[in-house]
Amino acid sequence: RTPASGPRGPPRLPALPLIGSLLSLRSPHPPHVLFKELQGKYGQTYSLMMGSHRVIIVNHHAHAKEVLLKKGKIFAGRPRSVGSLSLLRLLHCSGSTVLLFLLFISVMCVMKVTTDVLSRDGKDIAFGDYSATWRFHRKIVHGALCMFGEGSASIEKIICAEAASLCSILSEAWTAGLALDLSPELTRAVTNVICSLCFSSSYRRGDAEFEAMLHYSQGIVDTVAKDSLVDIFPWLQIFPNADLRLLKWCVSVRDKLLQKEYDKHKAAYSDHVQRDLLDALLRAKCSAENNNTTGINAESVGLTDDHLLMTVGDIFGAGVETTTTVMKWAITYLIHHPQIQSRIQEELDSRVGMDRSPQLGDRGSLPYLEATIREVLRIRPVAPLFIPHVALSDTSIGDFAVKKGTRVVINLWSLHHDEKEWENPERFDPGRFLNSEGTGLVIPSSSYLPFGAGVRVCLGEALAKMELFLFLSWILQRFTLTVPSGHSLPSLEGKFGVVLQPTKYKVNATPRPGWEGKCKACWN
Ligand code: HEM
Ligand code: PLO
Repeated sequence: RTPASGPRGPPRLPALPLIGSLLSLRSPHPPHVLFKELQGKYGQTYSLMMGSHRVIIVNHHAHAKEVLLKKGKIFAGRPRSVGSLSLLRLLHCSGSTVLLFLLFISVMCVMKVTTDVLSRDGKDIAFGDYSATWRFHRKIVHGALCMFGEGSASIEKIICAEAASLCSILSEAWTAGLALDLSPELTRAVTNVICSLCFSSSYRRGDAEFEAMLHYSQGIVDTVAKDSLVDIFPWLQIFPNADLRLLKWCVSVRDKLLQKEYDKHKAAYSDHVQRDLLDALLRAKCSAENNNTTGINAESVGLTDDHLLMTVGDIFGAGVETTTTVMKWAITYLIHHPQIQSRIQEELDSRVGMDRSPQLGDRGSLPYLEATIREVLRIRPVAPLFIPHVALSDTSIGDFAVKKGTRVVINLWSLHHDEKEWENPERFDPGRFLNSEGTGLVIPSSSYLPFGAGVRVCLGEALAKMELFLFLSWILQRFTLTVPSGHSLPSLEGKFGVVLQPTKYKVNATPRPGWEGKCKACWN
């Protein structure tokens, strides 16, 4: 403590006016790895300047839990576009002329952080402010997902149907002697699950709309909310900017697709039938509109067309990119570790056998597979920096003072690779998540938060876990996965974007003994 100024903020990286700490952030490594390394010099929690924004980087689980759980509501904000108030303050300080003032005001009208471009200024859940609207939308989504939830058979049926179709594609490729890039096949399987939940629809192989979706979604992953300079210096938008142009184009393609589903649902809407998430959102909107005598209307509770579209866009986007990415990492690691693949297969053979397909009820009797999924989520976290949180009032993290408006980045990579918590953290070892007898599951460290925690915890955790379990168990019951002979093993490094994705490679899926000759119907 310094008696004159009260509690101090965390250690700071050097910063210059306008460019902030950019010079200290030059590195060949992706940001999560650099932020982990910087702990050596600045400690576990430190701060830096991204342009004019102060950002605190949290690398230890104790501080991460303070932010997410103990002070979850205080840190529940998300970054927004620079407000005109802060601009006016800037103008005031620099004593600018009226001309400069007008120029800035006109630029302000179009400046947005990339997540605002994606979410129509935060009219969604993930990038939206902590508000009554945000809470209401989370509740509707939660309710709609529960409608298909673990208790009911339908979500399981939907996932199993996709798993069966995925397995027959792998079998056809093997019969034709082809190695496959699994990425589009896995994406289609996962997309069809979320399409059923959101829109009651699905895509066939080669569907043009699906191909367009693959393309725009990759464009968004590559450009939104990563280390985009536009997020650090919003004024850069007045100059030609290829990333921002790509993002806006991809968002417009996505919006057309969402709008089409929305119009179809509106036309078919009935109070008595709720087929999917979009129907659930429409029902909430209709009941708010019918209730407007009480002063509640669609606008005031955040149920405008824009809000509904952005919420369903979030669930669709998150539903596709996250689970597909984990599936790809799981397969990448299983190819690197054939002995782990065989151990999962032995477990499947002894607990499920060959006469039926795995089902959710088998989860309790397949601990090694579950431990493998946990280890994949640890070693390659989908969102290694989460989505930034924002302090909604003056507060603290540990002994450090934190000012209202400060952005807080939780570095999940540091938590999941902390040498004090995980022995040899870069080693892929599902055994960490098993008890000493190897029969039961454990969480061996508090430094494990693959789905976040607290008020902003992931909404799709239960769904994602069901999908990962069923897709992996179906595939590994029937096939052994390898790289074609002569090909090198796939890279474990990953490509950093809003999610951390493995790079693409081809896979041989060879039917396991006893599965080669099975008739197609038996694959289901
Ligand atoms: C948020 C992880 C799958 C919907 C998050 C966050 C993480 C995460 C780390 C950020 C928490 C934070 O900012 O504090 C994952 C992982 C998944 C997965 C590892 C797959 C294995 C899904 C699925 C859905 C989904 C399938 C949709 C059905 C969301 C939403 C948010 C979110 C809407 C934003 C929550 C909010 O800001 O209030 N997820 N997720 N996620 N996730 Fe997931
Ligand atoms: C993925 C690309 C889609 O086209 C749009 C989209 C929407 C929601 C985002 C998701 C993307 C990436 C993963 C995110 C999700 C909301 C929550 C989730 C950021 C950008 C995570 C893991 O935090």
